[in-house]
Amino acid sequence: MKKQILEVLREHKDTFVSGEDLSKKIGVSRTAVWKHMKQLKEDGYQIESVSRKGYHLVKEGDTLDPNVLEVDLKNEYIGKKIYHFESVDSTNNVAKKMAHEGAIEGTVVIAEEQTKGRGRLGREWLSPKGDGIWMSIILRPEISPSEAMIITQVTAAAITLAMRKILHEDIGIKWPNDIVLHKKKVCGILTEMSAELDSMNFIVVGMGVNANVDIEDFPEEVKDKAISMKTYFGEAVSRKDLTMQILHEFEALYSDFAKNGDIKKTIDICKKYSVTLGKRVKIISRQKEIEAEAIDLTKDGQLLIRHDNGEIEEVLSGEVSVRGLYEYV
Ligand code: BTX
Repeated sequence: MKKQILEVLREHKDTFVSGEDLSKKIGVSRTAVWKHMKQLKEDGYQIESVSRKGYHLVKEGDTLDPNVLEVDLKNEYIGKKIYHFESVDSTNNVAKKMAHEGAIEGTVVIAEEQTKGRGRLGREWLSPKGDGIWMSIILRPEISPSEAMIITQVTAAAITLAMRKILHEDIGIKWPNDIVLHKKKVCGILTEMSAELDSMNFIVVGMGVNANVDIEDFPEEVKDKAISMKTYFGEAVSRKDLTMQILHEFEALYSDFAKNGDIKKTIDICKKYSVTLGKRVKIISRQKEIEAEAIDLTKDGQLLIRHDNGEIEEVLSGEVSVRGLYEYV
């Protein structure tokens, strides 16, 4: 209903629509129209209401409400079905449960807050209420489990393109799963899968974007390496526009890979915007820490490093953390 009211208001964006016309068009009582108008205002929509004239949409809200996103997003299948929650433990957990219950490919789960947001290797992802984009996508590609980590690169490339389109800023990819702004972490990606030995059930890719998060409220140890777009630019970005742009870029790159087997564009973007390549890095795995030079990405998005003795090694993203030697990137 909110969705229909919004559509009518947008069709009449230069004039007023009376409550009576709205109730006739949509087939509900005027009280119901009034109630939904109130909700839209609570969602941040600026709606002028003048007696005997009706309602006029002055400014769009910045809501991640599926009623709005599903209408505005011009995608074929990624985000055709969006679920939005006020608070969940982790959107990846919710999405995995939905996937087990048969949710279709492209289903998106968004939450205003995560109480147990997860990073890689058991780490925590802080996801405070209302200011970030905490979102997971369910995918059902026909690929082998060993190829699943490419999805992290597809996602990193999509988010980087989306952020750069909206902010025209220096946003880069720290291999394998961080997006950085001004050398600090503005977004993290967590790809998880359910698979048999040689066949894939589904993949859930989660992304946490510090859009308008107040980093000052983070604990000291995270504050040093984290950043939000709002902290950097001094003003809030539209979470709605950014979410739609991310889903849009994601559909294009993911379809290339999953439908056409073509990953080149993704890898080219990951190389072009990499903040890791060409640097001396520390590779931290469970067994050891080594320092080497990050020289290239393979065609599957894994990292190639050159050891000091000249030997070249391929590093698999699932197992390691990468640090710059002198700073976080
Ligand atoms: P990661 O393991 O690369 O990064 C986790 C580390 O990042 C933490 O140990 C902490 O130091 C730091 N950190 C924690 N919270 C933040 C934050 N908000 N901003 C910047 N740095 C932070 C990165 O893992 C993958 C994160 C994926 C998050 C998404 S949100 C939607 C989905 N649901 C879910 O539970 N996880 C994913």
